[in-house]
Amino acid sequence: MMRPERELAEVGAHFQIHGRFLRGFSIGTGHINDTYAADYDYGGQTVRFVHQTINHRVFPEPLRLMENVTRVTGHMASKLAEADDPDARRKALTVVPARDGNGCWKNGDGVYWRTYVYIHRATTFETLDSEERARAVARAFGRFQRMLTDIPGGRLHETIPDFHDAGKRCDALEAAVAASKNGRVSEAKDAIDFVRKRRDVAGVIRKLLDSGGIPERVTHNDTKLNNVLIDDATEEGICVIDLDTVMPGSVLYDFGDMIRTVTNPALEDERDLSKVCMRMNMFRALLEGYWSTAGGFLNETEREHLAFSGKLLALIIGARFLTDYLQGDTYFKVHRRGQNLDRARSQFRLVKSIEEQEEEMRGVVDDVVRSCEPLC
Ligand code: ADP
Ligand code: GN1
Ligand code: MG
Repeated sequence: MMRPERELAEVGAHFQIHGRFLRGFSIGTGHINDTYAADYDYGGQTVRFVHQTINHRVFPEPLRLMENVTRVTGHMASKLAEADDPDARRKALTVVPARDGNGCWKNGDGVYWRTYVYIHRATTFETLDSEERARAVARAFGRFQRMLTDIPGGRLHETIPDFHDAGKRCDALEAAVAASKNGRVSEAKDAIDFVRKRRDVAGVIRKLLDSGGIPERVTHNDTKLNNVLIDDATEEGICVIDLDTVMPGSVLYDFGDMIRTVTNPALEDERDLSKVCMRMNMFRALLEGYWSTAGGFLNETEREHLAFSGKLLALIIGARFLTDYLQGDTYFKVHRRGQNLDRARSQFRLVKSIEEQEEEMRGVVDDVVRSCEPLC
């Protein structure tokens, strides 16, 4: 949503920003929040910040959410400072507190806003062709998880409970089918059947978490490609962003979402399904990158499910798009009618492509694990 500049200026005035508002404009292509960049004059020097809404419908407790974000970014900042990293201010998001000291500010219409320091000279991508960038993205998310293995202060809040619980996502889909009165069920029959045939896949990671086969860790839970900023000069994954869903989870959800968004050359809502596939070279690159920064702490069961995770995440996200379609597009932003159904169908084509190559993907995991030494 585009907001008038005066509204952004008013937002800025409620945060600990001490410059004069110059201009603001919309950035970002996320499905949930509205994101803006705004420039401020600090005595002749222009400083840029990010003002972002927190979607209150999706995140019922913005203050608790910001407690998580503040803890996570604070922990990362102290680790980077300990290591004397000269680029520390670009390697972790910096929260700019509201004037009252809170992590966010609520305006008169009930809209929650937060502010971050803007990270310059870095770009987010919707799709990738470069193996080197795929490695960089996976290294960045692996590093992010590793830095959070020792975050103090107890369990983080669950900002959206059961976020990646595929069984519950399937149940929600069935409930949406049963409740749908808008004629969309018959249109989406192929997609609904696709999920129904894969119910057995849904419980795998949940069961492993429940049995202790894989540990609960602090994970990002929304590791899609455009949630990592890539440094324009070095092409390294400089900063992991979009921390709303950082909470207890499984690393497999994170690796799965990397597979979903990096190995597929097509956009998430691609209608020409012949363009959708899982590219093995990009999968290998992802694994090499991820293994180098996360291999040192993963357990054997996590390792054994790395290839599987992409299929699960594409299925979960596809089922969520489909559910939203049936419910009349109330969760994910849409820019045209049928977009959520297109998104679901393209995710399911990706699931199929992964199913066809899963055996080979497992071989690639074994190969990379055997031949690459984790950095630590
Ligand atoms: P959403 O939840 O809508 O996906 P994000 O937090 O991912 O929102 O932000 C949307 C986009 O805004 C990102 O893809 C990125 O391009 C840009 N962005 C967000 N935060 C920053 C930042 N601190 N510095 C630079 N760009 C940013
Ligand atoms: C949403 O906010 P954004 O666009 O990064 C969604 C993710 C989905 C993703 C699909 C809080 O992420 O779970 O995987 O869209 N975020 C939330 O593109 O639901
Ligand atoms: Mg995002």
